[in-house]
Amino acid sequence: MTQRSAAPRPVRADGAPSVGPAGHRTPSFQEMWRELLPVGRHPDSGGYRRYAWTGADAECRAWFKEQAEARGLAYEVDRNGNQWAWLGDPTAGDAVVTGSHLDSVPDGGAFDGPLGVVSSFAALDELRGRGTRFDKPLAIVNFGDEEGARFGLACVGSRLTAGQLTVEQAHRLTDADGVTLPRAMEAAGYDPDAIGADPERLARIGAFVELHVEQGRALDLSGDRVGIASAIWPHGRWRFDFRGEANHAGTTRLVDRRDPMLSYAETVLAARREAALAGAVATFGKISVEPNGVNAIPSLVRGWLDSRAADQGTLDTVVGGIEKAAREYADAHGIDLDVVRESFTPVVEFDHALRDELGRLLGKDTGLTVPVLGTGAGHDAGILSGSIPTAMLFVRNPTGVSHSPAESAAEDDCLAGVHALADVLEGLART
Ligand code: HGY
Ligand code: MN
Ligand code: MN
Repeated sequence: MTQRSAAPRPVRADGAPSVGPAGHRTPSFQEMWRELLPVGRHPDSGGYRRYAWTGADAECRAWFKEQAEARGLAYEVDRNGNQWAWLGDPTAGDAVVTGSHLDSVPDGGAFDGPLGVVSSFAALDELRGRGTRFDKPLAIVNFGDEEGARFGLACVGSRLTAGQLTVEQAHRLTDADGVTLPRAMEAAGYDPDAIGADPERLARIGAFVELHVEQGRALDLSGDRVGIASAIWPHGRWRFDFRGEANHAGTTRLVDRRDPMLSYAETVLAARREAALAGAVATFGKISVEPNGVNAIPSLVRGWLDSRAADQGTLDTVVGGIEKAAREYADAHGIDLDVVRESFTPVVEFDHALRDELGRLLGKDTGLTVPVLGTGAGHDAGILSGSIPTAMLFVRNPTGVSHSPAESAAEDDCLAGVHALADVLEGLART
């Protein structure tokens, strides 16, 4: 169904800076990219550790504010700590919003999130260069804590805004060091008592378009630089607590042990089996062990399951099957098991009218069809889709690797993404 999308027009491919409204020079895509690149990058792994409300996060946020100010945009932080940069009157209504997030997973790549934010500023510069007149307000947003790397829940900034996370639930979120979200926000200079649903803000938005690096190889395989999102698989995170009995690794006979690591390990294999049977995915990517000594049988193994499937029924079957297997293994080893669902995001079908409009805008000069892809990855655009029309653009990722320092995208493809986003914003922000 996919034909090649249009080759990118060579706008600012030289990396030359653009000129802002007051004649000020604004950094090019490449300059913005280079500036962000060292922020929060771990010297050993080469991956990013930009966790919510940490120093690296503050540096990213300072960068966003500078970009807004360099372009003469009205900068504001909303009650949930999300950053906004406005062109036009934020209160006028029917605003066209673009953006993404700047935080990362542990040792994440450079593109997941930042590509959308950098491309948003670059797209605005391109439109100004084209002399585009906007009939609607335009905003660029950086949603806070999208990855949930620190507090375990993804998309905290957009969930709070959309009322999908209550203040009480948010206040209970705690990181691995026992620091609660309110204390972390306070330490970063934000007011945790101000957080909560923001329906007035959402009511002023007519459309949100998030550009994101593709987290798969569909575009690489189809030979397209840019695609449009169709849907996000339902997904969630479950915590499995296997409790046994700590004991000496050298003196405790195998038959006398209540070792929770065994049931945990068997559960990991069961997850793989259930997911494969159902055509879904299931991952135990995070584990904590107590007391965590080489020569001690663990008393507690806590493993976090991330599972996703194309539809709710399949996901329920997979997670139900994994839990059933885990209980059988736990019983066999005299282990107590608790399973807690920590978060869940139902299937997201992006707004069909907006999606079709994106396809029309991107194909209008060439008559070519832009591929429409589903994804297993969660996004702020997915969270907001319950409140406002949202859409996503994906930029080709040649290896498909994501949530890893090896994540990549070619510069030409990134610039094609900027042009596509500019075309979309131009079309949407005019009446
Ligand atoms: O985990 C996810 O799907 C996302 O990247 N937050
Ligand atoms: Mn991610
Ligand atoms: Mn992302």
